[in-house]
Amino acid sequence: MTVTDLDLEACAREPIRVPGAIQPHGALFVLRPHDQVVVQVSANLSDYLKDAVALGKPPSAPFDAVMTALMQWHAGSEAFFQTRLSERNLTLVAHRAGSLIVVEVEPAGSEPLDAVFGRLRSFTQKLSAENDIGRSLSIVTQFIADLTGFDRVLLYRFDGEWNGQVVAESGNGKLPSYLDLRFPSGDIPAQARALYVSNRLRIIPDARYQPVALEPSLNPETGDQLDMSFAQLRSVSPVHLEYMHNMGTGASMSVSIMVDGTLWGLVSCHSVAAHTVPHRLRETCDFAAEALAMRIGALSRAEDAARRVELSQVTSRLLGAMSAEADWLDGLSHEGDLLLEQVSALGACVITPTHLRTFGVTPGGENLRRLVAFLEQRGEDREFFATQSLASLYPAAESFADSASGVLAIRISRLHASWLIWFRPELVRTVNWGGNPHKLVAERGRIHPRKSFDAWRELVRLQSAPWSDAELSAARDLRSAIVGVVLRKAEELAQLSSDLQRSNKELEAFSYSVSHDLRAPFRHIVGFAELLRERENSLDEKSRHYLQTISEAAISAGRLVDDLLSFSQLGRASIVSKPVDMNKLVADVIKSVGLSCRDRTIKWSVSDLPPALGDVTLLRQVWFNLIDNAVKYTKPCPLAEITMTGVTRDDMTIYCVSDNGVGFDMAYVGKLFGVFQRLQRAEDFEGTGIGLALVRRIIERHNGSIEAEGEVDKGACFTFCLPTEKRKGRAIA
Ligand code: JQ2
Repeated sequence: MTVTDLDLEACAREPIRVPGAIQPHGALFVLRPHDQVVVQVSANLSDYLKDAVALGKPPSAPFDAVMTALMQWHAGSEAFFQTRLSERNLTLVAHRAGSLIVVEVEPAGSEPLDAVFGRLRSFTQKLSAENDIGRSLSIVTQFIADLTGFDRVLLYRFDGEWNGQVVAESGNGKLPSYLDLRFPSGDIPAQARALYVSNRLRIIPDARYQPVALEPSLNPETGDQLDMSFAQLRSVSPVHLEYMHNMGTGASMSVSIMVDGTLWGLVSCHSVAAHTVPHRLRETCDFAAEALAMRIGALSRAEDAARRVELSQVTSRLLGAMSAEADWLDGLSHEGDLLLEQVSALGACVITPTHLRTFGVTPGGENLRRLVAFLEQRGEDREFFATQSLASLYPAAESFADSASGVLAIRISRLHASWLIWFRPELVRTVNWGGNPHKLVAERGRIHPRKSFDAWRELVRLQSAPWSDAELSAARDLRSAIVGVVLRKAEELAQLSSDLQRSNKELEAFSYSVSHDLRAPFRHIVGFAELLRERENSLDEKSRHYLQTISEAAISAGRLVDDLLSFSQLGRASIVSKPVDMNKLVADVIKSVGLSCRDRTIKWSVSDLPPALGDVTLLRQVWFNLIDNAVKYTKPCPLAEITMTGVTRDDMTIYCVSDNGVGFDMAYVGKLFGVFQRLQRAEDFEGTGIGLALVRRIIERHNGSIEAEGEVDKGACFTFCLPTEKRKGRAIA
């Protein structure tokens, strides 16, 4: 057999429906229906029918009964006509080809129908009891191997790209096992697959056959080559015969498995030597393949439904984990294995503009960031992306194909470039020819299964196993769940902060009105106590002491109210920031505080203070309270030392007020700035307990911060920072 390389390349274009010849295991003639004249015959027709049928005239008398039945069939709509020519032990099968009738005869074989039906019954029982697709396939290969006597029967399954994989196998060991091997789509080219959709069975009883020509080669009725799409005897492609030869097979038969209208796979049978199967048994094989197809349809729908349920359970477990944590990402991170299980991936990552968490096998961080940039700049669906060959869309991915040839990505934020991405490795890394018994078979010729396997590897390079529909929709579900969780958490936060704002406002309004309304009565008490003292000279010592106490209590209550009032007003008033000369401010405060403690010896030291930016009245209050405190808590010291310093560092000015007074225990530093919190007994040191809370509030309203440091009996130091112009400018930018 000679087939040129050109033929090999033109293989996909080979006109396999019109070979102009048949295989020699039968004979063929073509009838013109209206006068039943034979218009075309295979050159070997007389080997089968002697002179009963000859070119240019109707079949002779012994054919009368057959012709009557044939013409009746032709008037109807059945696709095939079939009968037995008992005296010659031939099977006759007819079908239409355009306006003509093609009639084929071949030896009938001897298998009794009863025996075939018996086998068929036990086969269908076995098949319908089996709920696993893989085992159903083996039931079929075994049944067909037993029924036909082929040396090896394979189940060849197509993938989404029409590459094939041997998924089940039965045989007697005369031919090597091909189980699990993969073949490129070109091994069964597109035109062959298209033909096998409509004509479900073909047989090559002897791959070394000599084709038998049709005479005349063009049909005189149509002037065309005869369309042999449905002919049993059609001569097959010489390239395929070469392949069979190189595979070490002398005979083959294949039956299409059609599931839901598409070619799912083939039952493919081979024998070392020539081997034939009579028409009746071939029909039985076709029936078995059809039963299998129905079973596959039903089982895969059930499997798909079960898988979807299983995946949705994974989704809800992930959702539970995410909701349980304040940060959903933490929740997700605890369930890394589930996350991978969700879509059967080997790696995953959650990547946001600020965070990256990886699970299982993934590309490195830099590559992930670039991948996100690629995902972000795509025009189409911005929320979902799936591919089994990332490198075909994003060439840079070739460098990390070993971890991420397949990518399934969902965008988990509406605002930010945040993605959850799953990864699958390159498929060829997980499938190997090596270790397979076929390796031992010597290579012969240009086309050979070993070369096919290499071709398949080349074809699927940089590809992962495909993502199934169930997995894709599980990923979409998870995306909605995550977006839901994140949104809910954001809403909860917003609700919380608006609740807080409201109660804060209410509190401020309340304390404002309370302190405002209390002010006047306290003033009245003080005023009337004074009046009473001036008026009543006759008051005894004790009564005067009482009056004095009333007056002092009312004054201190009034101060408390004043402090409360300024504290509550602080939340409402807006801050007017202006440059403030801190040296002047501190000098004023020292002067006014000093007036009330002329009896004390205080050593003041004030360094040159940098100017601040803020509200002069409020900042005066800060210095006043801090200095007043220092004076107060140094009272027990024979020589009080109070020091004020200030520096500008980068974009902050930092001020310090320190003293050598009673200090405090650092364990309680957290309480220092709370309202009504005191670290000393109220009786020992006068004051309202609001001073430091007010200081902190003022500083914070200036976007600054304050800290305290102290040690019991060793003094205290208050340090506050205020942002400078530079910092403010940056905050706006
Ligand atoms: O033998 C048959 O039943 C014909 C259908 C057919 C098969 C099925 C058999 N079979 C297998 O069991 C396996 C796994 C071991 C493979 C790879 C395989 C291949 C296979 N090819 C078939 C048919 C064809 N292949 C045809 C149409 C034949 C016809 O019906 O006329 C053509 C034209 C080719 C062509 C090629 N096959 C090749 O391997 C290569 C390289 C070519 C040329 C591109």
